[in-house]
Amino acid sequence: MPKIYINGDEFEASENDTVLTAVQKFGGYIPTLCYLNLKDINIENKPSSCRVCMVEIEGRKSLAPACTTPVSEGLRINTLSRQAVEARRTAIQLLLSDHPQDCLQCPKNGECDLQRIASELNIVKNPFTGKTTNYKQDISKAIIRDPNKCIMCRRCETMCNDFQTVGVLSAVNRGFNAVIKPTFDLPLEETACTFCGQCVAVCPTGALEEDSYIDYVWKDLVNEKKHVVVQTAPAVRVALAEEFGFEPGTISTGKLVGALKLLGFDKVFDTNFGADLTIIEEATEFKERLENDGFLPMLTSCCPGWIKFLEHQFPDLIEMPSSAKSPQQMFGAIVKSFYAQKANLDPKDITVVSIMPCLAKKYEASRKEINSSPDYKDVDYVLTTRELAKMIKEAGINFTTVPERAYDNPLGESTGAAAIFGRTGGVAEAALRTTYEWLTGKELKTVEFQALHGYESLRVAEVEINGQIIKIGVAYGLGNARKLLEAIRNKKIDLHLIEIMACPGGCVGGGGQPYHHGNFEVIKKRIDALNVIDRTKVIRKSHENPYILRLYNEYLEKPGSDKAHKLLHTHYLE
Ligand code: HC1
Ligand code: SF4
Repeated sequence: MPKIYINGDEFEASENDTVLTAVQKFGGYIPTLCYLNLKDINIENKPSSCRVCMVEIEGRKSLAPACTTPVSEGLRINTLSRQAVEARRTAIQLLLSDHPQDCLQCPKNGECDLQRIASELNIVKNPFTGKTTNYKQDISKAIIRDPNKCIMCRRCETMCNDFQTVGVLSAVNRGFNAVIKPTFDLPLEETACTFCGQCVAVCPTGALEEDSYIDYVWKDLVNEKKHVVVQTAPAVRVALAEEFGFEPGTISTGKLVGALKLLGFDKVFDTNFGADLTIIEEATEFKERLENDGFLPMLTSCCPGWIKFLEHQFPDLIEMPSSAKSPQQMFGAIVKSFYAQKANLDPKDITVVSIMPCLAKKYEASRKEINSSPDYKDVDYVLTTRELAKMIKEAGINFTTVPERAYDNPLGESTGAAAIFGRTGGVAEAALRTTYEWLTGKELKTVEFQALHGYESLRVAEVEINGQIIKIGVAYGLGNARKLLEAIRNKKIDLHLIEIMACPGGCVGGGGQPYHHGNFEVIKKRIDALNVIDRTKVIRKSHENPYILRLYNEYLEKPGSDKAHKLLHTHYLE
């Protein structure tokens, strides 16, 4: 254990500490910009390119970047040296000299690390001026890329290449012309990008942002001819409150509904209802595949980033995913059919808005084959958790004091099984709760499958049903999905059911959630909160949701019926 000195005080560091990790461990602070350490998912980005974490080391002629300098016995570190602080200020001033000066109108205003550090370092003047870059924005249905705001930190590249193994983003050119671009400089929409949004989740500036639909939603909310219905994804209720200063993992379901009602939505429904419906259709398909020697393993299909990844990277395995649409899309299809009929409304006069933790959901809603009618979209606009927070703030609603309200019905009731959709392992667990009872005809007394709980990114679990061992694979992160799919393709693993989610920890770590700022503990707390919601629900199995039963009785006839297939199932590969 090396003894080191930080600003004169003695500490015992670990062998594998860098100056940065040691200083952080002992409560010190060094600003960082390009550095990203998500050790729970084995992601580390330290190209040492921003030069913002410079420190002085006694006995060395030049300053050292803290993020890549290892500790050693007797190392004397000065984080407060004037020379180091001036070097940090110069690094930021140089970055600002080629950065658009539109902070007040930037979507990242108030959340930008460059802006924060510039303020911390008291930068009010910039001696560096001159030529600036002038790139075109790349606007897709989910993501806006503004290369002018890129500071070459390469965090996005690390997430896309190392975590997702999609490899769409890479650094090109040198010096002043250096920038991160998609393959062959194509628009993102023409690449294999999955719109997972993990590049957006870690971008320190406004170079990567969601494509916002806030203005369209405001327009319909004030249009008296429009009946505007909103649905909220499972993971939103355990993250939204962070935008208003609450602790990560705060459950704010009642306030979320209350705020949506104050914003003027005609009905506030729940994607969790759609999740229960997805389980009914997915479990029906799984049971059928199990009993009739159908194609196994069956893959869950609710994560659109994952589905796009499969289409691009594993087209030979396209028969594997369940044909059941995601909860978001099932919900939209039911609103524009069953609900429209019940409320005596023309589906064209209904606007369905989704609040999602995810950017790929924006892309999913735009897929042509996902809609149940050629005349309208089942889901009109998708807003992220962050966009909803912006709307709440813009409207002047005090989230802290907003009265808690309940979801509207008939599409607002959900079970504990639906709540856990938002965390890794949850969709598989929800499906098993139903499949077990359908296959055995017996009551499942212990509803939690502990092997499907936890934070790890790749797991295999076994469950016995009717004397048969059902093997389940769970993965989050498309790099882990790739490992699982390659093992299947090479017949190295034999599984019955697979759940894959693109984002860290599942949807709770989605690209549209409040920024976690590289802290995986935030994601863990959201996972734990979803488990709390599940445990406090009276009904914890999707097939016991009374409103789902009514929907089948009154409208869909039975699980897997022709009508259910027309509305609730889809196909892949556009
Ligand atoms: Fe998800 Fe899903 S769980 S995909 O992560 O199946 O986005 O939260 O809404 O559709 O229910 C996301 C979350 C979400 C769908 C559900
Ligand atoms: Fe890569 Fe995902 Fe970003 Fe697309 S959205 S560029 S796949 S990290």
